[in-house]
Amino acid sequence: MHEADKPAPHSATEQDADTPFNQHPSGGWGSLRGVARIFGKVEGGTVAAKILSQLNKPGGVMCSSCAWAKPAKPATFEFCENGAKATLWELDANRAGAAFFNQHSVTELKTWTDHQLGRAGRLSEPLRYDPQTDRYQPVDWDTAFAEIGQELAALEPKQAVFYASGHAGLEASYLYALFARAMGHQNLPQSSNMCHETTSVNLKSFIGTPVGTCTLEDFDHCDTIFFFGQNTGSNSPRFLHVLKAAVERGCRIVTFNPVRESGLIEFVDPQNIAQMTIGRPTQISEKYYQVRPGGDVAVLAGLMKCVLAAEEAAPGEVIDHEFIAQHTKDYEELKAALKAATWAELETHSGLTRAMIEEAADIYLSAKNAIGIYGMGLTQHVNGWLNLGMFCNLLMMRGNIGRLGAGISPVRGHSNVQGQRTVGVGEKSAHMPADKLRELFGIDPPTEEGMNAVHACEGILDGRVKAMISLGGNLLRALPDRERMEAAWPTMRLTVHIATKPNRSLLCPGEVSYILPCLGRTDIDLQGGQRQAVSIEDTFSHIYGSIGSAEPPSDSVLSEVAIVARMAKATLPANPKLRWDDWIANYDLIRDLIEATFPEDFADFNARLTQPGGFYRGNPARDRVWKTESGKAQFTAPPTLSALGQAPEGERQMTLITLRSNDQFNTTVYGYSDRLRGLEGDRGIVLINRGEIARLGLHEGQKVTLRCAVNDGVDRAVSGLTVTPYDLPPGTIAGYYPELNPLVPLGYHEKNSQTPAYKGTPVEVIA
Ligand SMILES: Nc1nc2c(c(=O)[nH]1)N[C@H]1C(S)=C(S)[C@@H](COP(=O)(O)OP(=O)(O)OC[C@H]3O[C@@H](n4cnc5c(=O)[nH]c(N)nc54)[C@H](O)[C@@H]3O)O[C@H]1N2
Ligand SMILES: Nc1nc2c(c(=O)[nH]1)N[C@H]1C(S)=C(S)[C@@H](COP(=O)(O)OP(=O)(O)OC[C@H]3O[C@@H](n4cnc5c(=O)[nH]c(N)nc54)[C@H](O)[C@@H]3O)O[C@H]1N2
Ligand SMILES: [Mo]
Repeated sequence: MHEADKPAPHSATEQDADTPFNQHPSGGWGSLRGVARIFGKVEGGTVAAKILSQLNKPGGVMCSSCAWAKPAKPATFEFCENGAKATLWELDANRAGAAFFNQHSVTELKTWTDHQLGRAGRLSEPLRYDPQTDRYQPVDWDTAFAEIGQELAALEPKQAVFYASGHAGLEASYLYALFARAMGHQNLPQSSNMCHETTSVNLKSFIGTPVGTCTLEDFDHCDTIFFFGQNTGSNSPRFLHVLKAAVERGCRIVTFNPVRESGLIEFVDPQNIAQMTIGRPTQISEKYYQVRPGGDVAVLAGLMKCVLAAEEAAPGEVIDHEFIAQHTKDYEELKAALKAATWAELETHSGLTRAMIEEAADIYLSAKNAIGIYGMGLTQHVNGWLNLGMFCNLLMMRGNIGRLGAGISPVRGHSNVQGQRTVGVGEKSAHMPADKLRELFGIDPPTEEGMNAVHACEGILDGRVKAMISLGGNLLRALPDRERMEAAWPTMRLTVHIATKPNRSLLCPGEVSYILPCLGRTDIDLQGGQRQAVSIEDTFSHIYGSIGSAEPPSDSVLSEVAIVARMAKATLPANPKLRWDDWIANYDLIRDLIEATFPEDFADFNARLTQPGGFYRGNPARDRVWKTESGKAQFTAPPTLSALGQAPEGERQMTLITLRSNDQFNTTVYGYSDRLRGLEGDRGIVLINRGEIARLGLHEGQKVTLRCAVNDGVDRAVSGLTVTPYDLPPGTIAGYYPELNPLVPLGYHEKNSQTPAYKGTPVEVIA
């Protein structure tokens, strides 16, 4: 590991003097301009304005961007810059239909950027790939479903994989999960497999719940919030309003992140005229520590050492012994491991000084109620499980889980990513109760565990997987090890994309390949003469109905529910209990089935669909009921003090973190302005701090190659990246997702959940 050449700045206002950095607080006029830049390109402005004004409000559309809560008492505009971009991106007046695909061959489209492909517009008719002409050509829906059904029915069930990106509503997702199991497999990978699967698997084993324990209400009662690796300003901007309110009533925020993300530094509320014109920005983080990637385990260990030291100084006043005795297991093992960890080790791994960690610990100790927030900075590491275990440890030592104003709160990604898992999209039998499937539909579900995203990729590489159905998403672009995956993808017999817009995953067709265009959440979904609502679950386990009000892109676009149901009907033998046509005609019936299958979560589902603030499906850990193996909350003794699977070695290796810009939603690239980081115009960049640039003998603007340093016999490199000085800890290198995905090995992933280690890949910098 590299020696720190100097300690990182540690207060929110300190900044490396000579590296580019956004000089403006997040929010403010910049966020309005960010929207206007894309809004200007969209026709149908009045419909768009109406949808935006109703966004995230009861009876309106629930934003298709992130999974943040939709409060019961919404603001006048309950949307953010990026929510507006996502909405307007979907309301695109351009059409990518038969004419578009006739004009451009697949080989040609492969040379387009992600941005250009998205700008081609909404997919507007079903298409089938023709290898002769290398083009997607129009096909009618009946033919499409008949052929897809025939192809799927001809396979061994487990040769098929049904991927879902966390976007489709609960109704389509439930039918999808049912379809897979009725067919005889549970190969149901989901976008969360690349994201918060670390949470789903490991929080479950530590505290018995696969999801966070907080609700919005907790943010009115907490005294401190500890932030690890979540970029609020870009990825869940409405959260900034909640943070601002918390700070204004005295809550203290401490952030650990290798990058100084401006949303967590300062915020100007774009809806507050006074603050916009004459006011001062709200300082969000009181302390901001630029931890090294993977250094959070060491930080958390240090914080806990401080808790132990404080308890020694004032026995009985610091640690919640009652909570520990009554609710937890293995505290003594943790204590012993913490005692054994030396400050020297903790400083090396974290890149922070003991004094910095002690300073942060003082804030934690001063708080009665603490909330822990985290995102991809903790989950996308080989030892992501340990990051979460250590975070739970820290909170549990002072009883900060399972009471008002406290808890652990992962910020989920896609708008319905959590909900899809709740209604059965997942590879395990536990995701959908077998007895209910027998009772409701007379089907005997498979017992063999299915494939998650990494397992599905392995299956594609070794030929076990023959068909890939994608309910949304851009899997091939989002996955690790892209070059290997792109080469293997076309060997599949069948690829089907249910999508709203073209993307690169459509450009690697299998032998038989379809694009099935679907309605987006903003579109009117008319079935049986009635406008249908769909529903989603947010990051706090609240469920909301969403009703579209824009004209669909064409008459030849079907709803996701209809597409899934008609594929299922064409694939499966007739079964009078599988009433696909009735379900397509009335989504209330599907919600009744969801309620019947998951009665604890969805009581009175239809009646509560438009309840302001959503309805809460509850969380046992919030009530200190621990659904773990032991029936207790589990402390974790750290076997190592770093989250990295492989630390960088030698002079030229660095740890790569892949980032999202403020102008993208995952693989959808709206534009080239990473405004909040002060970076503009180019995504082919690699960020390194000035000291490291000099140490490596590089210079600003130089083109370099990154080569993956995980030695598994495969050569992985990305070239032509422009060296850009940026304020980062030493030994750290950053660049954009998805451009850098070829560098991350498929096998380099979180230990228990196989979430790819997109934030901790060792790479070599080659001039
Ligand atoms: N506008 C917009 N909104 C989005 C998305 C989007 O692409 N655009 N994506 C959605 C999705 S699917 C998801 S999952 C979420 C993702 O939202 P986040 O969880 O915020 O994920 P990232 O932006 O990938 O990275 C989060 C932060 O982790 C930091 N980080 C990297 N490595 C480490 C580390 O080792 N330790 C610590 N402490 N921090 C680290 C990075 O600097 C970054 O600030 O956002 C959702 N919302
Ligand atoms: N290097 C690196 N890789 C990463 C990450 C990282 O941080 N670093 N993050 C990972 C994470 S957290 C995630 S969640 C994954 C994301 O992986 P995915 O969820 O697979 O990717 P998205 O880019 O969100 O998918 C965008 C596509 O969804 C389709 N779409 C949009 N709206 C709809 C709709 O309403 N219905 C349907 N059917 N389709 C729609 C459009 O065609 C669009 O092109 O990427 C992962 N990959
Ligand atoms: Mo995600």
